[in-house]
Amino acid sequence: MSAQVVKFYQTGSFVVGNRLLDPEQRTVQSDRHRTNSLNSGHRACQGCGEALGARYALDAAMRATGNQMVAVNATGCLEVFSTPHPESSWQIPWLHSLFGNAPAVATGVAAALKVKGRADVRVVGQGGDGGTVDIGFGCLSGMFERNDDVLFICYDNEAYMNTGVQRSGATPPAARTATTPAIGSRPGNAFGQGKNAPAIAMAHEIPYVATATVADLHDLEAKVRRAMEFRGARYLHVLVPCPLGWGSAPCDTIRVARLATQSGLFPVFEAERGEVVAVTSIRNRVSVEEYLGAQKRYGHLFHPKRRSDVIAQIQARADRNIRRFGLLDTREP
Ligand SMILES: Cc1ncc(C[n+]2csc(CCOP(=O)(O)OP(=O)(O)O)c2C)c(N)n1
Ligand code: SF4
Ligand SMILES: [Mg+2]
Repeated sequence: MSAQVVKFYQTGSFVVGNRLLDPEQRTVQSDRHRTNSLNSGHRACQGCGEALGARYALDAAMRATGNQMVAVNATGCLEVFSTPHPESSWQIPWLHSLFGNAPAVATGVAAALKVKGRADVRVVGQGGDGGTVDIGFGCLSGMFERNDDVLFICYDNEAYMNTGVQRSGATPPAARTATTPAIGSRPGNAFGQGKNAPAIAMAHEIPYVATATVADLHDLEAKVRRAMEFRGARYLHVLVPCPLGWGSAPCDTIRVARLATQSGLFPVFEAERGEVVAVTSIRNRVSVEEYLGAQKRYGHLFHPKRRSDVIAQIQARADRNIRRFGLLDTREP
């Protein structure tokens, strides 16, 4: 089915009301029969991007699989806030793994389902950036290499939030965390370190790799749907602002995620078997300063002295992403 052309009635707005779309294109959350995979009553902070992202992603995965799905969850905020024993906000078959082995546990579940002849039941693994790009990375790479039939979703809030905001391999340069304090001549996290997990996933040439943010929940759902059309290893990397760790206002979670994409710092794209097949163009380009200024973790770049040199280095990173992915190309595909 060709995509319906959406009319944007509000100039400068990103809002696309569900009622402007065909029913099958509407967000899962508009369906009163949605599974509510992650139900109310959990203990996430106000404005938690991870809670929002996980709710949309897993409801979309449930819809895509006809509710035949098992989720495996690494230790981290998502698990801790949702599942204080003996309570749980999950309304789906859900397993808690260790901090570092969620991809391996998900692989095991997929293997068991295969042995049982249950090809109809699909497996989603999920975790934070620490569980995915640091301690769980060996397991994840093995899952990719073997092309195990799992969709792994990383909710990237760019630090170990659950244990008090320590740096991870996904923490961006200059960001202040508990272990990268804003002191010295190069305050915050170092430049030239860390990992680009989506690029490394692509290097495994697995069937599907995509990025998304909570600023565009339709897009997040579409990518989960697309991922479920493939068999084998798939990876979805979702940027999820954390008001507590980022020092952003809880009401700004969507805005901050959008500034990350519109500045070019977080490219949104899809790749199949190692090749980029689609990118989301920047609609209203902003400087990185606008993004950085909304978060206290970058406060030391503005007070007590403005660090134009560091801000320029971060802008250069955004400009490189824009060049690399062609993010300013507005031509119709
Ligand atoms: C082997 C091991 N080391 C450390 C911990 C403590 N620990 C639990 S969650 C966590 C950080 C989680 O960070 P991330 O994966 O980014 O998820 P977030 O909480 O940020 O969503 C740590 C260090 C643990 N559970 N197991
Ligand atoms: S610390 Fe951050 S990731 Fe954890 S529940 Fe709070 S807002 Fe969400
Ligand atoms: Mg994290």
